[in-house]
Amino acid sequence: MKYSDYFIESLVKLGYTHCFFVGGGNVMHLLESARTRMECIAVVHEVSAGIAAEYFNVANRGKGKRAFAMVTAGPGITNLATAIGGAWLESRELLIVGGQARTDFITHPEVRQIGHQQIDGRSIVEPMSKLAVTVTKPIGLNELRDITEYSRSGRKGPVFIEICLDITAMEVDQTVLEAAPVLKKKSEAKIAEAFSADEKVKLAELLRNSSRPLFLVGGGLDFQSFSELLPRLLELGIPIATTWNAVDYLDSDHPLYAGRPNTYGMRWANGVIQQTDLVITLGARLGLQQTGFAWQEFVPVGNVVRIELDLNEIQLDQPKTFMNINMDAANGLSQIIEIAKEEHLTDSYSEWHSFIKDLRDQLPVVEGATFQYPEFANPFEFVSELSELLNADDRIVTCSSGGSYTTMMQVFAQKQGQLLTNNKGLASMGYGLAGAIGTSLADPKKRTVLVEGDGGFAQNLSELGTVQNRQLNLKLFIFSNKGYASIRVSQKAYFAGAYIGCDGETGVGLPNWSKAFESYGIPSIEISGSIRGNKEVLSLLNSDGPAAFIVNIHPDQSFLPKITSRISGDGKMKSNPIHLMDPQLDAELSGKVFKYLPDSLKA
Ligand SMILES: Cc1ncc(C[n+]2csc(CCOP(=O)(O)OP(=O)(O)O)c2C)c(N)n1
Ligand SMILES: [Mg+2]
Repeated sequence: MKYSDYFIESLVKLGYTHCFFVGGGNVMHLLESARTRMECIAVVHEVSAGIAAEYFNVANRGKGKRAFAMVTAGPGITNLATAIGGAWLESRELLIVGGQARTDFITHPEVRQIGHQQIDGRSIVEPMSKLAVTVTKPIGLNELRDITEYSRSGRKGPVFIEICLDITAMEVDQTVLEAAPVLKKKSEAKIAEAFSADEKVKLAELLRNSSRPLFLVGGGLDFQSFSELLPRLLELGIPIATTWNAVDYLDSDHPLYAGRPNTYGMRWANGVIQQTDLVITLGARLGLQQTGFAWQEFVPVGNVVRIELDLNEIQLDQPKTFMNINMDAANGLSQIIEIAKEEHLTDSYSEWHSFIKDLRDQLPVVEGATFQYPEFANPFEFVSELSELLNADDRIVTCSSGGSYTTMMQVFAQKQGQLLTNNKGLASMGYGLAGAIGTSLADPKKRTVLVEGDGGFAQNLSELGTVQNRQLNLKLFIFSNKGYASIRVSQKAYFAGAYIGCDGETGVGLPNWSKAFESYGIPSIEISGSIRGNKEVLSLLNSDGPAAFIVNIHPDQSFLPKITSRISGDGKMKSNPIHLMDPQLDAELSGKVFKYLPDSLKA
């Protein structure tokens, strides 16, 4: 049997059903083997193969189908690198199969190049992968299972397997390979299975004494486990906030929903987390976007208990916590529920619930003061209206940087059953369309909706070819503000408006969008105001196949509220804690909505 056949058949046995790829000489055998054994989706650029595979697996939520990316040696891998970085920082499962030159060409690493397109792919991706291997001898099913499982166990992340061309073409004995053992088991670091007696006592005491508790759930607590635990969790009556990575775990109308606190967007949610007396974080990395750059002032009047799988995150000791437990988040949550039940907590938290409700009413996600351009669409109203229009079984993808992303995270009101995916850690432009393609292919019958900025979209717009070719049921909303508003804003704030490389006048060339969509045969319309009751929008939104919506937004439209930084007298950057967002609230409102904080923290 040819090894490429064996390799691909092994991946099929391991559950892989979809391969996102760009072809090339060094993977020609692998591709030929995959062609008849799984669904192969040709994308235009390798970065999209990686992103689409990542989003496909997120959208599939462990329900049977599984995707990987396959790219050729050299440029295939250099092109793909961003997708590996994104999956690494977001801790997402991703398998990359890469080509490599013949084994006899890679024996002289001191020489820059011998084989065609030869480059040391493994070294490029190694710092961003859980594991990166070069296959110079055929590996069997057991080894492959071990490598691929490693990507999706523990703290998830990409794994990379590059295979030398001559190995892919060689004849192998299937029975020998099938029986081959795992060469070196890739095992996760040891973590606790159960709370210690001391931890149990402390947790029980904290829960007993808390009248304003909160859970903060992150993507490290996977959706399936969260959903299984949810009925028991809800019985506790403790409000639940989510990170941007767990944004669709609970619908926005749920009485216990406590929003998505962040340095951008939801002011009310920041008010909630900053006023808790106890926050238990579950699989949330507590990075700076979550805690604020002023992380010393994160949860200033309460205790933080962190359940975290990765000991390195705990040892970073940022932010300050009352207690850290190095444990799988689902396991930790299950035990916390038990402790809370044993305690027979008497507090129904009714005062806390009604305070949160008031906070949400007084600090609405669409803030009137942020819109001054009546001839243009109001991005905040637009997202609010879009949430109303979309159905519970829609798949929604945002991009990863810029105003459309933060607006979605600020305003979009998710419904139970909706999937809402993003990738924030790397914050790379060009993510949205590829992510939407992967999401759409995971469930082609469902409608996938993308919201992305014009700058970010332009970085990867060649994938419109993939959308057109497969006639995906993909609805593309592009925030058209003639370039990079985010960059304009910072050049205005820090450099007195010395603009460069942020719009057409300062050097960024963007297409005429309707013509660009037309050239791919994708119908489009422009939106410059409310979409409520707009029949044209509704009919295109409900049509089959791809369609685009160009949402005209004023180039000077600001995307607020957010935490801003100032350069202080000593040249250092200074930031506010996350409840003190710009624009600042007036003193009266601030006094009401921050009533659990000392005066020194109210403004
Ligand atoms: C690959 C990459 N390069 C540069 C940046 C820095 N950056 C952040 S936002 C932005 C502009 C994005 O433009 P657009 O998508 O139109 O969003 P807008 O700023 O207009 O809201 C840039 C260049 C980035 N995030 N990713
Ligand atoms: Mg833009």
